Amino acid sequence: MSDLPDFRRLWDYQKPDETERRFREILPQAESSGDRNYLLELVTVPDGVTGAPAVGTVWELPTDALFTVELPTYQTTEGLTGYEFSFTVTEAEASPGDFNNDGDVDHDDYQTFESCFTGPDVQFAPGCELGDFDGDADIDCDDWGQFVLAWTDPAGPPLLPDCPPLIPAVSDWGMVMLALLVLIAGTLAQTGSQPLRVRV
Ligand SMILES: [Ca+2]
Ligand SMILES: [Ca+2]
Ligand SMILES: [Ca+2]
Repeated sequence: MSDLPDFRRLWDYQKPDETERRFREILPQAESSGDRNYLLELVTVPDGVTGAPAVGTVWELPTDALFTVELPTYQTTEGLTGYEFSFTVTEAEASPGDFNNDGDVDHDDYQTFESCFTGPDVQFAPGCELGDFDGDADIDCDDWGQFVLAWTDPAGPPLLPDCPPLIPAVSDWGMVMLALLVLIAGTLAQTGSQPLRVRV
């Protein structure tokens, strides 16, 4: 059974007629082999369909890809109706920060961002386009700020050594409370450093 050829390798999508001829050549061998699974896969491409991959063919596709299967009809020279198999894959448009186009912005993307980092006003290398958030042809700390905002991993992004740590956004009420705390701290510090003098 192991002597049977891998007929999936015999597919030539540009030459369906030649592919069919190759399949027919190995058909007697498949029939006499006793390998029913092999035989079934070999012969179950429907009549009249040309260019179709063998049953059991597996494609590795990106999870966010759009794909289209087309079966346009055509008339054969014998006047029969046939179908030509056509399969196209369109990858989803990549979004800024998602260098590996897998729908998230995480540590894999961080590594690329770090290697693409140029600093201000230095042209980034080819392939680093998704790191230039502000579109000024460099990848610097301005872009890093946007990259952090685009981050999707719940654990949060690591620091980027070239850029100062980003201060988290504080709400208006948070700012008021912060101002009050600074005032109180300042008052206490003043009181503590300049003890009151009392004359009697
Ligand atoms: Ca990603
Ligand atoms: Ca810049
Ligand atoms: Ca930039």
